[in-house]
Amino acid sequence: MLIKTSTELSDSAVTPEAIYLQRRQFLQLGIAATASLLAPNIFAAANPFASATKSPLSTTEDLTPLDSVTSYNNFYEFGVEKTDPAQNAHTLITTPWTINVEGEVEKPGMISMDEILKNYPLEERIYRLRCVEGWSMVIPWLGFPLSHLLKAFKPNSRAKYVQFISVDRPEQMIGQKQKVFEFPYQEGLRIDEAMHPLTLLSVGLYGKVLPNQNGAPIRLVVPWKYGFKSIKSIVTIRLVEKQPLTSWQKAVPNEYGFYSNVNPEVDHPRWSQKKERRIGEFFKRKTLMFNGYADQVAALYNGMDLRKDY
Ligand SMILES: Nc1nc2c(c(=O)[nH]1)N[C@H]1C(S)=C(S)[C@@H](COP(=O)(O)O)O[C@H]1N2
Ligand SMILES: [Mo]
Repeated sequence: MLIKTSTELSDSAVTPEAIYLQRRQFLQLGIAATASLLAPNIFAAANPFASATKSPLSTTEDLTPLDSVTSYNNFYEFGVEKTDPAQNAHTLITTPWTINVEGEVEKPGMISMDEILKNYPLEERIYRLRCVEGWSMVIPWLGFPLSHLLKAFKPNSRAKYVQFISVDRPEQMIGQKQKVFEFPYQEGLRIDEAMHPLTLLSVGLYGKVLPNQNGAPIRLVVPWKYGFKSIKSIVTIRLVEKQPLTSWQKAVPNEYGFYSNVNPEVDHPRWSQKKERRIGEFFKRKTLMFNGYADQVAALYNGMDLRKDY
């Protein structure tokens, strides 16, 4: 293993901030893999999408075909029908793009997509996605853990929750213009959920840049929660002290809670959540607790009443 000398570590004055932060992140990992992680990252700068590494956190289930993943969507900014996003989302301009990270952090600021792709090596993560409506898919995302980005901005001790806000551009988004929902779309996670290794910021799928209808250029993926928590086209990430109100809580408070963990034992007020239809399959399958990620995430909710805090 390559051991860094103290002079190499103290050269932040001549190191671009982005690379410096990234290097520090690797040091924080504090594992023998540091050197091997740094090496492929040199090539990642050229084409981060081609050099994505496979993640052990991926499911081995059959993938949902690309055309289903990109033509059957929920993205109310472009209309409420499943086919609306694929038809209408081309009008969203996704370059240049920046995310503002603000609130309870030591280093608030902006980060551009270019910097994001430079700083955070991509992994392929094949996750199940379970929509609250009762359908599911298996999607090969390209992305990186949200925790990597959050740590670079140094959340302070008051940062108990993370609020996410989608882009607000009615002139580029027909559903926003027609006010089919309360925009901008907003979501939230508790800080430990946000820092969990499964929680991903995705910039691509099926080996390519994220299609607009899937939330380009950058969206959240939280695989153990209902799909609506996985907010698309993010422009603001705000660390906050109090649990933030989400769009769905605001819209229908008696139907949608803050946590919204996939739970076959807690029915939606208007339908059962015991089963789901995997897109492309004929028979319904059983919905799994935490969407099959219980081994990894159940401990986050120790001591909580999942029927009350849904
Ligand atoms: N900004 C925004 N994000 C959103 C939505 C939305 O309408 N607007 N829909 C959510 C819902 S209900 C689901 S199921 C997933 C769908 O993601 P996909 O279209 O990539 O499969 O996106 C979520 N993220
Ligand atoms: Mo959904």
